[in-house]
Amino acid sequence: MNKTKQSICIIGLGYVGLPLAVQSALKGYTVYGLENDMQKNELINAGKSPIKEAFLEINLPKVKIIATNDPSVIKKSDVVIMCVPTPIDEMYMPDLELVRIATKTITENFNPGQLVVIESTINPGVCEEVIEPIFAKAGYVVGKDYELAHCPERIDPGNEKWNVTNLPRVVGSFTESGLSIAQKFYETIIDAEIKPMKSIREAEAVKIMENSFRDVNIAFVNELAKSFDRLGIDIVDVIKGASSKFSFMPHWPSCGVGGHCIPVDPYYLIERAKASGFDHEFLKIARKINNSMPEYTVELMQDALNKVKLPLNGTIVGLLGISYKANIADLRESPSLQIIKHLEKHGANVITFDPHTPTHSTEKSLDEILKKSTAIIIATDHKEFKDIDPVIFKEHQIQVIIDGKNCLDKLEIEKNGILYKGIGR
Ligand code: SAJ
Repeated sequence: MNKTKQSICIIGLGYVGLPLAVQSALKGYTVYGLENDMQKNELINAGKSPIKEAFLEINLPKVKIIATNDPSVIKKSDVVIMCVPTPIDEMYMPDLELVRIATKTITENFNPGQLVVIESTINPGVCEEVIEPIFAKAGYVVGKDYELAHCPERIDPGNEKWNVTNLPRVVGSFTESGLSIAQKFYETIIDAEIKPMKSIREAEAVKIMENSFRDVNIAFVNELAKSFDRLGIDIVDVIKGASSKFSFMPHWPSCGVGGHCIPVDPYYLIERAKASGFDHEFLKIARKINNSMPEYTVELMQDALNKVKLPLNGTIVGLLGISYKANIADLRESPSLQIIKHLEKHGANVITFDPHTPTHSTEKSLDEILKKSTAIIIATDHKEFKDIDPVIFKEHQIQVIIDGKNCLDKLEIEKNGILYKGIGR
């Protein structure tokens, strides 16, 4: 990394941009954060993290990040990194609008010789077909006036072992010089391998591949779970058995696949490949299976209530967990939101509690939701729920438990006279 390149502007201070900004500042860079949410900027400028995450809460107070909504900070920066959301819309179509806006903003505040990096997850082709043309239209030539690289973000919210400081990365660029500068830059920030890719397209394909790989493997066990429910086989036991084989990679069935990565990224490849005449049948089937799990969970609840002669319609169902995964506060694409919709469609009276997202909970405590509920669904395997003594459920006269994360002790719950049904067990 050229020693004169000392200032960085990170566009988007969310789950990806903020940890990167903190880590860059810890490594001695001058860091500007370009963020539209002024509330978030005020917190960050006061050294407070808007995101509940250990790495941020510990390190943000130690560094100086200039968080602002003034795009002129781009001009002051030697490196500009786009960490903006790349969501899908309600028709599962990729939405690159924020990438286009960020790119245009960079061209309007251009600093010749800049290294421009996009970390947001994008499909192969976006750098060449969307981003570079915006620079070209503004009269800037890649490899001459600026360098453009893609270093896909790797963040696992709530993971204490792997975080922005030590997760290996891949990087791709349009030019050899761009690749070398980007690789050297990331090597000054991240204490892990920064793997150069053959071209920017391969770099764009890596994140999509790794997350589609996870999605199809989860879909595999979700389909098996549905089959084993009919066959009376405990899938968790089978997965543990199969895991005794060296090449088996365990994945776990659940009430659904949420988050900003896994249920979203495959659609970026599906749609771009379709535009080139290829139909990703396998990826689409996996998405269909995983998207069916919230409704399947509600069907299990309906069947279980029938067994205790209760209709779903009118029954108070307590939903434990709204976050998309354990021990974090993040609702993006959370299966819980779909489960609520399906329960209400069947006339159930739904109440919710999540200790990590109190603002989205109808009930203030675990005790309160258990007191009011006839039946419950565990939708997120938060530690608070896994530690519940089954006797507590009995004391609150819970009649049915659907364990959407297979995280409770089935036998102990059944011993307390409660009808238990997991996903595939
Ligand atoms: N899930 C299952 N079964 C599984 C694993 C996950 O149903 O076996 C569900 C989770 O409950 C959640 C969703 O899938 O709703 C996504 O879970 P996740 O563990 O994949 O967590 P994410 O979405 O935060 O993904 C992150 C990403 N990590 C990085 O970018 C470094 C993703 O690329 C990783 O593959 C993933 O963590 C991981 O492997 O932990």
